[in-house]
Amino acid sequence: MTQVADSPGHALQAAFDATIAHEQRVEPRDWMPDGYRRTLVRQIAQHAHSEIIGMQPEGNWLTRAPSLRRKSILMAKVQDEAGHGLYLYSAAETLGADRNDLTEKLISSAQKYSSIFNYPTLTYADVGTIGWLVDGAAICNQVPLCRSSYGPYARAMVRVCKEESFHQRQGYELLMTMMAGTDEQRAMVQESVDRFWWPSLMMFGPPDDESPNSAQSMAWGIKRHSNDELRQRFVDMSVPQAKALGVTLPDPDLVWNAERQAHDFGEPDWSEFMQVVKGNGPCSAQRLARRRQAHEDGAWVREAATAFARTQQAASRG
Ligand code: BYC
Repeated sequence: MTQVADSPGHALQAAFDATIAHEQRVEPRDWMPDGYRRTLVRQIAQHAHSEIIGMQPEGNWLTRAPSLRRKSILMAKVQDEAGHGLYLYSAAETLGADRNDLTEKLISSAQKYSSIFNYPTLTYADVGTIGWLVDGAAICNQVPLCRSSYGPYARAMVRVCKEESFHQRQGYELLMTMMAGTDEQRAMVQESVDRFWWPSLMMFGPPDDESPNSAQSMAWGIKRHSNDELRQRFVDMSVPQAKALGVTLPDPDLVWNAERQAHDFGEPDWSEFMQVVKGNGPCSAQRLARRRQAHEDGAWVREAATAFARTQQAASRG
């Protein structure tokens, strides 16, 4: 439908454009273009699914944590990820998405989750490496999302980022402890970093010239930086941390570029990334099967909760 300058549709679009231009927040009851709503539901749902699936790789080590202290820290972290998933599903609901529908879309592979969680956790050092690199990458990506144009998403990110900072520090502290241990422990850390470095770089998404959503998402203020900008920031942040830790990052092309005042680095294997995103990662089938099973096992809880809500409603109607 063609809109004329003084039509109600035009006025709504103009009000939305002004909100974005003035860096104000779009709130659930405000009018928003369908594409903006769809993009947010897609990104927030993918983010929520990542938090929920992201509990599995580390949760795998809960029963084998080497001490009570490590177990308490890991348990708190994994529970935080569940909380992040719940804030994010709530943010998606403010856009009209239905939580059950989102879960169905996750377990039927109709919606994605972060590629990183399709890699296995083979040693306890992986718990530290995930905290340092994976949560580190997540912070890099998510701190700018605290300024995202959609209010409920931006506000959820503030709390998520505070918790992610704790996650990153516990990971780094765990690796520091192992690096001060035996030769075997140091080798275990290096081997873990070798496996997680490249998948961590892939978390930021495809290169800018192959990212179909970035330009529009940035114009709408949903994303604040491009995938490559954030990847660069993460590399620059990680190099001195790796040095302090005493590990080598597995990239022969990683070198300081004085002219750019940034590190040059090698190209991630984008064909591997595409395979993982398509659902062919090393643990993709296992992760989804586990989530599907947990959903089925929880059916009685949902039934009981709905039955209770129904009796409450009937009682209040009198
Ligand atoms: N993995 O046009 P693009 C955590 C998809 S959890 C899988 O650049 P966009 C944690 C992308 O969806 C943190 N898919 O997309 C939890 C798109 O496909 P569709 C998770 C990826 O949205 C537990 C297509 O590729 N963080 O921290 O502009 C324990 C083209 O990409 C990936 C978030 O979710 C990927 N890595 O940008 C520990 C952050 N990359 O949807 C830690 C929020 C891209 O068109 N999300 N794709 O079919 C974002 O910031 C953005 O969605 C992305 C991608 C930067 C990830």
